Amino acid sequence: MQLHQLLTRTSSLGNVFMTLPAPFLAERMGSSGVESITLDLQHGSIEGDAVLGLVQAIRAGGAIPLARLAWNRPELIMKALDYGIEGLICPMVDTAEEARAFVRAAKYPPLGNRSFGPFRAAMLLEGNYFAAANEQTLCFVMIETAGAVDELDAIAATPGLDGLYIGPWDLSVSLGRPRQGDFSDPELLAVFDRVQDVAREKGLFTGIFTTRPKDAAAMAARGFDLVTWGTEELMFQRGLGKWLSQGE
Ligand code: 3PY
Ligand code: MG
Repeated sequence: MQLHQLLTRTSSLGNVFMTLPAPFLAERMGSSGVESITLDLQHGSIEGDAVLGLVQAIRAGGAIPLARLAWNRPELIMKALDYGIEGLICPMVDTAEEARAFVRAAKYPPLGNRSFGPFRAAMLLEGNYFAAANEQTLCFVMIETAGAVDELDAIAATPGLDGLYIGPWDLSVSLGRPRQGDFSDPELLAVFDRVQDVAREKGLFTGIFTTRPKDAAAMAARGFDLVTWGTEELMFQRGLGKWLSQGE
């Protein structure tokens, strides 16, 4: 099933960020029931060519591949999509103009100016390739700066944009909050509400990054469509710690 179908049908789609170039681990995670996996190309240690094998492994494991881009640059956007990434999350978008540049690079005409050369992506889409690609590859901008919060309405009105994805850590740094990624901070939660309201008004999906199961569950209950439960290395570290402490 495609990402856009799953997001529409599922009340909250589970997601894990992957930071290491380990295809077998990607396949394992997919087969463990994680519904979608986001390759983190901004932080972590995944570089260029590793993406192709990871996308294949995620799909082989039964999950859907997304990517968080290293930055809002057309050559990075187009290559990720050509590898068959189904959803892009663009970091540090500050203005509506930046959001428009992101979507332009990710969508074929008439919505944008994505260059044709779909490589692996061509195998995945049926029917009218260009219409299917524009509809089925989803573009999320990250809302994680004070500037983005100021321009929220204009960003959300970007033609062809599919969703808003909150980065609570950068957002709390940018807003000058005393603690980072604190899901009990009322000012941060008020921004989450605003993002959800604006997204609802504009018919956009919403997503959010978390690192603790209780925050992920709370965000799913709050109605986020895509909830990231953490990174694979953090899960490994916590799981290993728990395993060892139980003497297993
Ligand atoms: C943030 O919270 O700033 C993120 O980018 C999550 O990865
Ligand atoms: Mg961030």
